[in-house]
Amino acid sequence: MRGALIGCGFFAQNHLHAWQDMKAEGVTLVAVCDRDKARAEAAAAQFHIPHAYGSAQELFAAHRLDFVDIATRMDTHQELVRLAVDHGVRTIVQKPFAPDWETCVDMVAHARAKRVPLAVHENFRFQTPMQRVRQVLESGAIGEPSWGRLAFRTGFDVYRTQPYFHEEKRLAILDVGIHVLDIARVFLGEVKHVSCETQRRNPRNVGEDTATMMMRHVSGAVSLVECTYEAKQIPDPFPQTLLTIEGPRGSLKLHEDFRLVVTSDGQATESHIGSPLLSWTSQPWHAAQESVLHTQQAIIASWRAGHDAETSGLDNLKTFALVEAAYEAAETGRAVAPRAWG
Ligand code: NAD
Ligand code: 89Y
Repeated sequence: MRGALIGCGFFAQNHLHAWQDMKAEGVTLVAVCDRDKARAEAAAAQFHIPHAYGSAQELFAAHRLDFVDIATRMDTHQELVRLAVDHGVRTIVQKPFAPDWETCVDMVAHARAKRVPLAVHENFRFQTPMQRVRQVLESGAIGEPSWGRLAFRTGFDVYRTQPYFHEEKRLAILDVGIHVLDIARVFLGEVKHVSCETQRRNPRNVGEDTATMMMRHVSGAVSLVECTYEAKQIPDPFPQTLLTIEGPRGSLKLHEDFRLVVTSDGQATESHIGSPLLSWTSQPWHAAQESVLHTQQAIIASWRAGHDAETSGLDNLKTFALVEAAYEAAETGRAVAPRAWG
C-alpha cells in the first residue's frame, strides 16, 4: 500500500518511524507534506521518502494514494479529511478527531456518503499493557467487570513538546482524557451517563488541566476516569494509565512499574508487562511510541481484510460523545448521557 503523511511536527515523528518499520509489511510512504515545507523536506530526507510537499492540494494532485495519515492538530482535521475523502483516499486522522462534536459528525457523515474508510489514530488501547489487560478481561478471569478506576496522572513537562496546551480552552479531557475514556469504553462497555469535576491548577493554562469523571456503564458497572497534567509525584508514571478493575471473580491492577496483578478465585498472579524498547523509542515515551506502530498495523490490517478499523470514525464518535458529556457535566453539575449519532 502506498501512503502519504500530512503534518510532520512533534508527534508525527513516531508515525514516520512506525511507517518505516511497516515497509517490511508492504506499506510504504511515497510522500510527506507539511505547510512548513522545510519540515516535510527534513522528514523526506531522514526517512528516504521520495516526495515532499508544502500543501495537501499539491500532494493529492500529484499522487494516487492508497491511504493518507493526517498527524496535524485538530483544528485542521476537517479540511484535510474532507480533501482526502473527496479524492477517494482512505484516511487516518490523529486524535482529538476535532475540536467539537458537530465537526466529528461532519467528517464521519462525509466519509460514509463517499464510501471512503476513515479511522482515528486512537492509540492508547493499543499500548502493550492495555492489550494484555484486554486479554485478561476477555479470558473471564475476573468475571464481568463491575467497577474500574483508570488514572492518567502526571506532572511530566508535557508543555515542552506541546506548548500549545497552555492556550487550549479544553485541555485535559479533550487532549488526554479522551484516551482514558476510550479505554474505559473498551474495558467496561458503553456508557449511560457521566459526571465530572474539572480544575485548573496551573495558572498558565487557559483550560482545565485536571478532570475527575465518574461513569455508569450500560452493563451497570461504575468507573472513575481521572486525568491531570498537574500531579507532582516521584516517580512520575508518565505516560502510563494506571488501572484497577474489579469483577465478581477477582480484580486486576496495573501498577506504575508495569506490574500486572490479577486476582482470580482467591489466587493472585503477578506479571511484568513493560513495553519493549524499539530502535527508535526511548524512556519515558516508549509505551506511547510503540502503540503508534500497533495502531497503524491494526488499521492497515483491517483495511486489507476489507472491513472498517476498530477505531473507525464511527467508533470514535462514541468516545467523543463522552468528552462532550464530561464537559457538559462539569458545567452543569449534573450527570449527562452521551449523545448518539445516526
Ligand atoms: P505540531 O504542531 O508539533 O505538528 C503539527 C504539524 O502539522 C506542524 O508541523 C504544522 O506545520 C503541520 N500542519 C498544520 N496544518 C497543516 C496543513 N493544513 N497541511 C499540512 N501541514 C499542516 O503538533 P503535535 O504536537 O505533533 O500534534 C499533532 C496531533 O497529534 C494533535 O492532534 C495531537 O493531539 C496529536 N498527538 C497525539 C498523541 C497520541 O498519543 N496519540 C500524542 C501527542 C500528540
Ligand atoms: O497529547 C497527549 C497524548 O495524546 O498522549 C500523550 C500526550 O502527548 C501528552 O499527554
